[in-house]
Amino acid sequence: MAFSAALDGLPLGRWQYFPTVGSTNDVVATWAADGAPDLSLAVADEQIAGRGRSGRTWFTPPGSALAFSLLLRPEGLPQADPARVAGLGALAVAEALEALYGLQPEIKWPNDVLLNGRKVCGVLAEAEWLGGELAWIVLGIGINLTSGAVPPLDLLALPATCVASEARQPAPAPHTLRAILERILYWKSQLNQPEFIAAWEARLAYRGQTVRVASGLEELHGTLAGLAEDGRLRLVGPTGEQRLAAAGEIRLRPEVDSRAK
Ligand code: BT5
Repeated sequence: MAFSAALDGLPLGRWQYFPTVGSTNDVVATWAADGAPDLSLAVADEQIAGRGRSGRTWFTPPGSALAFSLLLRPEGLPQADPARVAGLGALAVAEALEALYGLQPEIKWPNDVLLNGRKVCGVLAEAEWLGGELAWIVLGIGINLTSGAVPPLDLLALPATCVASEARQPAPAPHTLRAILERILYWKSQLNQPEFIAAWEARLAYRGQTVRVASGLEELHGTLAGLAEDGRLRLVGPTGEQRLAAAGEIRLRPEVDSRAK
């Protein structure tokens, strides 16, 4: 099977390919509770209960997308922070799509990857806490490879696209998966380093633009300046004051787009 060859030599724990599954994040969380090793991986062609943040739906129709989840145990992370791990996923996808397909992906902080301003990938990092300690993080990534994966616009908050349309070439799932995993493995040990924050920051969408960031009832407005040292989003307000937004349940929008996610 093509995935076995593509994953050859990577230091994965348990791994399994599913033609159809509910959600790969749920599969890996179940494995984690059963003691699966660090870097266990579930890959699916189709998800029938794919999830975004806050219970939103992530569409993964068959034969057109890549959906996978990777188990990250805190022992293997220098900084066990789910927000940073979401950034790790987005950065790895952005770098892989650039290297493989010559694209210029941008990261819509904290967890989306955009191509030409359209969403091509969503990242969902879910943490499990046991007795106040982080037990594990499941890093879930969904990418639209061909146009069949792109949901109709009326179901979306942001326009979406797929790798093959943007790259004007085929985007094979196994090949794409391997490149992303290699970048995750590269950056994973540097999550607490300024180089990681700088690489994440360099790819931010809407830099220099006026944006609003909504979190619960709170809304921040300002020019998107970059990231703080700890990975929070840095906005500069009208009188030059700095405002920091922490990832969590958050919506980031350029001011021109007033639709809610
Ligand atoms: C995300 O949430 O973008 C995170 C998506 C994570 C999916 C992966 S796939 C593997 C693993 N298993 C899972 O069950 N999940 C993870 P959020 O930022 O909340 O965005 C969700 C929104 O994206 C939806 O409300 C739609 O508007 C939009 N959306 C859904 N499917 C999409 C698609 N295929 N392409 C582009 N946009 C989509």
